[in-house]
Amino acid sequence: MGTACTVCRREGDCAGQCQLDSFPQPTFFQSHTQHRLEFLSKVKLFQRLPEDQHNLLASACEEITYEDGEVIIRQGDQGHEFFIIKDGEAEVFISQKKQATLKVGDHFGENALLRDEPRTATIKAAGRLKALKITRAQFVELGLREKLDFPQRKAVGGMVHNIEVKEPTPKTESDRILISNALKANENLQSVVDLDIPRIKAICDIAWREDVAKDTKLISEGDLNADYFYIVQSGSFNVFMGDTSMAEGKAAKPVTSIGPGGSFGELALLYFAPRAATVQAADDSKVWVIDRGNFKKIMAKSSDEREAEYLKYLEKVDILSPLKKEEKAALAKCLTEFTFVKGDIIFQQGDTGDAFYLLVDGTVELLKDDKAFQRQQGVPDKAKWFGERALLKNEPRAATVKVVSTSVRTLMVDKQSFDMLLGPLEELKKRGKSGPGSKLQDGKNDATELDLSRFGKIKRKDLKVLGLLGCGGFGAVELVEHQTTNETYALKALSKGFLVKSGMQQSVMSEKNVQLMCDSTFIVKVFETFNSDTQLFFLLELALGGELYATYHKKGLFGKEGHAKFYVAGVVIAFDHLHSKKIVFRDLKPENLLLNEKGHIKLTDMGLAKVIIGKTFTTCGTPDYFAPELIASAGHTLAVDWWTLGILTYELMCGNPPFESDQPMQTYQKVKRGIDKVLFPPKCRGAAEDLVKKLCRQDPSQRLPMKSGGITKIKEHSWYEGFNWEDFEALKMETPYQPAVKSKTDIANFSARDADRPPQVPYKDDKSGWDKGFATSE
Ligand code: ISQ
Repeated sequence: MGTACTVCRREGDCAGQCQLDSFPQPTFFQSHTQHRLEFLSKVKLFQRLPEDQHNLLASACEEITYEDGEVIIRQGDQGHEFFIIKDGEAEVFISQKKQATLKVGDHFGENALLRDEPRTATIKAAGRLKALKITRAQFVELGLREKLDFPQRKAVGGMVHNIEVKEPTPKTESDRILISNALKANENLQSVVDLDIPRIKAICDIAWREDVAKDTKLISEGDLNADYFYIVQSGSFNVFMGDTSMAEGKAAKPVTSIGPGGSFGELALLYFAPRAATVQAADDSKVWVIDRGNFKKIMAKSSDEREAEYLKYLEKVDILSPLKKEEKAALAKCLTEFTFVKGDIIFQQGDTGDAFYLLVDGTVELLKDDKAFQRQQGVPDKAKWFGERALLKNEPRAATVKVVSTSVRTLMVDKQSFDMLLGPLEELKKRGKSGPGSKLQDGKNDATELDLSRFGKIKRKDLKVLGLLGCGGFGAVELVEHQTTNETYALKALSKGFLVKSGMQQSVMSEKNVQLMCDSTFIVKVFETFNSDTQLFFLLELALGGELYATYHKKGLFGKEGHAKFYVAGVVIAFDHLHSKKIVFRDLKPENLLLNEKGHIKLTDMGLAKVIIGKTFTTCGTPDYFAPELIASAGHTLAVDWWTLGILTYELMCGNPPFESDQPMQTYQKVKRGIDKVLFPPKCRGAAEDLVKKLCRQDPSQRLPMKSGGITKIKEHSWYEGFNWEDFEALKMETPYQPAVKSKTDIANFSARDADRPPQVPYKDDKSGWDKGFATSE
């Protein structure tokens, strides 16, 4: 049975005549529209339209009747229309195989209103069917696409809090078998991290047992206390998702049940994020518990073992003899692995020497004026080295080093990292092995000295708030005017209560340091930082053209190659600047790119950025943009940023990131399978596909700019053929999209509402002084 219009009672038949202007009776007209509105309000995409646009949407929908067997959309065709079933049923076929039946209220083709995308299924009417249809052209023409709100994808993992860890419970052999079998059977976990036998054994060692009484909710959907993974020893658990009936006291339907040997909560092992489901004990049960902190230590352990091996190699390098034992150990931690293939030039005679290499595996040839004069072979227990003078001075290389074996594995440290970590080698030489301390002991190795002389000029009391630019859980970003100069800025406020509650004190101090270190045309500049009783503030450069994410959706820019090249180029220069200071950004996505009034791109939000020498271990970022090594939790380097650049390029060209899935674990499984398994649509083939694949290499050291030449490798890539990088960097290139900005106070390109402001989190100063040194001005 179909659904009748609530007023005329005809089964949908009224709608064909109800073009709004031609319907005289106001009550009929209103209720009929109401009927359509009810239908349309169920559609996720339309829930993002402001309420005052819903009538317009309802009126634009056309009613179409399909006869039995008629094809509504065909798999593989480009989609331009959205449908919602008003009466009757439809069948879904993928590659001629029936997959599902759609009923009244079901809808399909949402994405077609936003972008070109081939239909993923064929949908046919099963009997007579009536549907409401709207085309992308109408949707755009009526200005509805422009009015859509595009919620930002949230970053995860930036928060730190104390996790309660219990003493491991003594285990019998059968307990150990149950735990290790459960770990092996957890497909999510197995497919994203490398759980080898030593790691499984280590996890068994740290697990503790807990009794769970029947009806206890071990985890609750949305819960922020999400730090443990559970293995069921006995009893059973029901899993509920998105079900409100439990809260309403009705009997809820579990989506699944988990019995002995089963496990749940694995996402919590990777990073801190709210729980996605509720899990309740169906019987009195026993579980084994594993916490994230210990799990991460176990995953990093192979790194510890590798570092011990690296240390042995370093012991043999004469030039490093002035280093104390702990300095060599610290140096071993920041060595990065690089693999080269036959014919690769590791460095060229005459190049400025800026890195030292250990040759762990393979053979290289040394050439002077193109004539080979020596060969060196490294084997894992007898590593050789070359380029060591680069640690003393940035002198031109005296010889070329060329790979002559099938592949060569090296460990590398560059002079800048060495100096940041231990101080200049010349000074260590003068000091000698037994001399007093070093940079390492001062603990100042990650805080670059900042020149603060340009700060302190703008006072917070002289700023007048003119409007709201954005909101997040942390606080708001407001447009402010400096009363004495009339200059306008963005003032980002962070609630101290929120920061403390989420354990982000250290990360906000690091965000401040990183912001103050940056000085690039392609990064939002910081002008001052302020500290009040309850909030911290960043006074930032204003970019009134809007967020790239919203702009791409509203203006339909996905797939436009000229636009993508321009914005990706801005990120290349921004990353080059950050990496030259050893800052890893870790949260690239179109949401963190802003346009200024002319349409130039600016990278923003240093919330996850960090100075790193060598490797770092915290899994954080936005799941769609996670690099494989970040998921594997075995340490990551600056190379994660180049992976994210590949993802951004794909997203700007295709409209969605390449590994997008409904659940983060599915995304991580796809990431682990790699970019070569991703289907590139026609608009992202050729040079664009090649660049994305060269940025998204599984081996971080193989990503294009990680190789000798750095970002020149991107600049010279065929996708950028004819692109004038000099003009681009000097802002002389015409911007591909000119945002409408009427004045330096025009915030029309931002759609934040006061209702989105987060509630204040109370703050009481604990006198620990965590925020000391935050402010550059008062
Ligand atoms: C600069 N201009 C506009 C909006 C902003 C939001 C966040 C950070 C900086 C900004």
